[in-house]
Amino acid sequence: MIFKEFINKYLNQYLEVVDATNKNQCFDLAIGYCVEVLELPTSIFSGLMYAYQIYTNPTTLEKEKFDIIANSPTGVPKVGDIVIFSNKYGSAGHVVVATGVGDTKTFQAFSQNDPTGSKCVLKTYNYDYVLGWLHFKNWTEINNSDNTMNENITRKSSFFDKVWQAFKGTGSNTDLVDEVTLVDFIDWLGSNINRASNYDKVCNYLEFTNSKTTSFEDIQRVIAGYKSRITDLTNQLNPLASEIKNKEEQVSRLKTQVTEIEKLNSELTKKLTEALNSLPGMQKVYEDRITVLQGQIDTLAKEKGESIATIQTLKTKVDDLIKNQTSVLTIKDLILLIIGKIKK
Ligand SMILES: [Ca+2]
Repeated sequence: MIFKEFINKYLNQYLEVVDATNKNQCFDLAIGYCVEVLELPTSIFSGLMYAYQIYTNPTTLEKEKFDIIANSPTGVPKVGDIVIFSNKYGSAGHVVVATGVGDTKTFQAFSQNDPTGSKCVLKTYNYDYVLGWLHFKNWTEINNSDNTMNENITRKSSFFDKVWQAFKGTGSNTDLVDEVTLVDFIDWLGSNINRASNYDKVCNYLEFTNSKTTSFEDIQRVIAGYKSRITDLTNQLNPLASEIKNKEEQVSRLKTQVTEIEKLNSELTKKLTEALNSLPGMQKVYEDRITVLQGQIDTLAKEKGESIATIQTLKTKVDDLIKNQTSVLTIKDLILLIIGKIKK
């Protein structure tokens, strides 16, 4: 594969090739690059213990395949060159693969385990502690047409510069970015992506079809419309609320009246029930009284009947006496007798 593909394959990944007791070292990246891009055997740096020894103790095969170029004030590693740092850059030194981006002050390289534990990243270095670099003798034959990688990296770097300067200001130098500021930068980016995402959601919710062309004033207008509508509705609501209050008061009054009527009704029912309950007693009283009166009437009627019979008898006797003129009673005596009977 060409170098560009190698970078794409391992960017932000770990790369482990030799010596599993030391995983994901800068040495692993250098050998992986030699094997996968330069098509060299894994033994290319065989016998070397530390990264700096690639420069200080080159293997036979290494010397056969590479030009070994010393660092110099004017030297800039070309794309695909393997750059070696001394044991002052960490006790083992360091090894990276240059991308060809850079100048006499800094250069960009594909690097693993710097700082310790890091994955494969593109990183900009200065030349402090750089011993020199290996240039693959057959480079032009295998990667002759690969100018696109440089262009690609340059383009990405340019994008990064723009984004970084949006974060730090236009005067800031992206070559000086270190890991600490990069973490801040990633947080800042994350925060902005989050805000942008929320902005998209707001635009979508307010039914703007394109959040990119939606301005703050557009959103302001929509919300102002809603506010105005709320005011209108509130104004309509106030008289209704007042009317409801009046109705409630009316209902309350009616309820009081109903309660009073129910109370009255209840009392009347009670009295009526009492009256009904006492009725049989009253009837008895009247019946008894009627019985007594009837008795008196019967007695009177009987006496009257007897009186009539007596009168009749006396009349007959009077007639007989008148007829026979043998009566010892005077008329006056008879009349007094009759009146006395009737009075009884
Ligand atoms: Ca290893």
